[in-house]
Amino acid sequence: MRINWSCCRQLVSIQKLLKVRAGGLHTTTRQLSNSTQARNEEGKREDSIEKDEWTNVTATIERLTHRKLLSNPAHPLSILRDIIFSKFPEREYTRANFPNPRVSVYENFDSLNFAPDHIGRSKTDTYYLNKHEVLRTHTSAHQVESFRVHPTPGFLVAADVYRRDEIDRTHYPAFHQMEGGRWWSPEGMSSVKEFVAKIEADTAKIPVSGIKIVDDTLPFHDGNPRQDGQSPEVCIALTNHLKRSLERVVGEIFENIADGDPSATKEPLQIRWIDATFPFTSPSWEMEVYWQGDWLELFGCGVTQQRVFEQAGHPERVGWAVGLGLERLAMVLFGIPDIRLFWSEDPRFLEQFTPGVVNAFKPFSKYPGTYRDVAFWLKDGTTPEQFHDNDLMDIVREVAGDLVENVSLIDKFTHPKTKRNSLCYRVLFQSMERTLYNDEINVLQDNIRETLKIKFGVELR
Ligand code: FA5
Ligand code: MG
Repeated sequence: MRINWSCCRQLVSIQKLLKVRAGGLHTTTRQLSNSTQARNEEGKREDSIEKDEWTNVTATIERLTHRKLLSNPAHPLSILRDIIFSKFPEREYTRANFPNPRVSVYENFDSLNFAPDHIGRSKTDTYYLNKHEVLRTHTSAHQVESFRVHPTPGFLVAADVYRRDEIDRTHYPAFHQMEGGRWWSPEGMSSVKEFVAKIEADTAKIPVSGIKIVDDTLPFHDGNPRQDGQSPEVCIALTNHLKRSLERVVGEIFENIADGDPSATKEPLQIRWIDATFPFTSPSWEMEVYWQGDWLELFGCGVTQQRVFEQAGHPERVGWAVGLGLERLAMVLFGIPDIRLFWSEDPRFLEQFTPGVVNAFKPFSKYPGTYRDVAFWLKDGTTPEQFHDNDLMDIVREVAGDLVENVSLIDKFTHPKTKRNSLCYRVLFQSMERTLYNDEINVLQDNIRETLKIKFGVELR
């Protein structure tokens, strides 16, 4: 059993979530009424919102849902979105807009083939409004609708997504994804060969990337299988179209870096494909880039599961889909060192960027960080596994917001006699914008400790 602290949760104004502003939209964006949005406009949903034991959206996260970073064309995330969109012909890929991050559990999980016990569905990973609705954890929540309604064979969506995730330089509980999909229909084709030739002809139209991308993956194998009922030729043709489309985007974006940041040209970037697994694609892959000493995952993609096309009412179609983290790519492209900066309201950040232009980010002076440890005994009978890191992450965010750069578990032990369990987390307080005073850090630290005590009944050490 997980500890249930919903009874003492801070009150969240969920009503506000319903009034998400559409914002100034990308000019070529087709305003799609995602089904939840349509329902909101009818005003029906608003009445029917009920908090229940699943509700875990915090006030901090609720505030982020109103920021609408992508509606500012001079924000680096919008600049990147527009660059990526420009690599996909408009007559082939509809630009769809889903301003409301509130989606049904069906849209976020069931329609995409997530098993009932998939870890992604758990309250420790996902922000629930109630049992039936979540803040979308990925833009894939709009795949089924996008595959269903658009007149073009392709679509693109860029939007804010939310996850109860760890805190560090490349992870944030709110971030942005771009979803893309492309389908073909065998209708009117006389043979598989003719169908494959059609897909290959579309692939041949895509410019080949000049950048080196290592690909040691196989088209499909037992660990990353082709779908039953899909011929090997079709699967391979779809994969080639998918990989060439995405290599082109990444290739042209990384060629762009050189203009923005001369230091980035000294060492060629290492980029690679690896196998992956998603419930809604098979086979599946991810692309990674070697950045600042680590492999950074840029996107996931794969051949769309037929179940998704069935849900979309077009069982005969085949195709591919991709979901890309905009922050990750923007960090590499603009040389932005910390994911929190995207949420900065500091003019020294925002005024550095111009629509349509990729320029290197100029760091403002670095302010020193301060570590503080938070150590506590768990309530009797609670194992460390029953206390989830993300529970502490949410408390830290509620109390200290963006003044925390990193939280990590540094110690865990069981008392040999009493068998009580102790955990110790190290919190790095650091502002992007100013020096923090010891006194204010102490207040934040005390507040985090007190909240932990109230919500989880821990004994502070
Ligand atoms: C997905 O979200 C899938 N929906 C992607 C997909 C779409 C696969 C279509 C197949 C077909 P994943 O959880 O790996 O996959 O996230 C995709 C990308 O989002 C990651 O590669 C990463 O770039 C970014 N991302 C994930 N978590 C975070 C986070 N906490 N902060 C910032 N970026 C993140
Ligand atoms: Mg991933």
